Amino acid sequence: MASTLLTARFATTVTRLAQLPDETDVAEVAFVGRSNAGKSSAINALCRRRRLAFASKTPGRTQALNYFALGPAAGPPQAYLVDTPGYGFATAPTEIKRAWDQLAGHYLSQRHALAGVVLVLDIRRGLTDLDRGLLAWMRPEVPLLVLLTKADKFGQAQQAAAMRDTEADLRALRMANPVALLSFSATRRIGLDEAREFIDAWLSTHSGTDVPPPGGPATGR
Ligand SMILES: Nc1nc2c(ncn2[C@@H]2O[C@H](COP(=O)(O)OP(=O)(O)OP(=O)(O)O)[C@@H](O)[C@H]2O)c(=O)[nH]1
Ligand SMILES: [Mg+2]
Repeated sequence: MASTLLTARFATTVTRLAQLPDETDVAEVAFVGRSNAGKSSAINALCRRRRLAFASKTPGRTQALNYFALGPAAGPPQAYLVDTPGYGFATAPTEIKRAWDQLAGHYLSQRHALAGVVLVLDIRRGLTDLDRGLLAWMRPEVPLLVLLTKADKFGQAQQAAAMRDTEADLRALRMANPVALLSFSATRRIGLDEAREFIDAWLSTHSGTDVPPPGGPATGR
């Protein structure tokens, strides 16, 4: 069956928490990672679209969550992909960094619709302290897929070494979340089918049952 990712189209841009779509049982998959890691390029490659998510020439400019709808174009969205602002750009003023924490951190830790998180890492850089900080926002039941992207920059042996190092770094975090790791390249189309399979599986098994009833008090976490 064709991946639901191939139906992606732009839905909306969210710059403030108040603008987040109401929590429904429509599942969301968020792409997170350092500025310039390759998040938008990964989304474009996975959706087989050239300029769906804008790959940026100016790192750190986009301080917004960009929503892309999935599912038959005629009907209501069946799910969303969410491109998030990159973190870690050196030149960002403190207020921008704080705004990022507020928006993306709150989104990651609070959003019940999250069916999974894709962490995009530049394979040449691996897991950094900023990524560790990001992962700390995640609720333990949300599955994580780590893409070591720009694998085209490395030969096979270097790719394998980076995979081993990152796997060890992830294991050291002792996260309760299900974690998967893939070697990936948007430009050379490495790991695309495998990544689509993970995301499709998340979307097909996600249930919105932990969504608090509208107007009612939130229970549990
Ligand atoms: N060689 C190679 N370059 C890539 C790959 N993916 C992305 N790039 C390049 O890396 C740069 C950043 O890519 P983006 O997709 O804009 O990165 P981003 O994470 O969305 O960046 P921000 O939105 O600024 O956080 C661009 O110049 C891309 O062309 C890849 O798989 N291989
Ligand atoms: Mg981007």
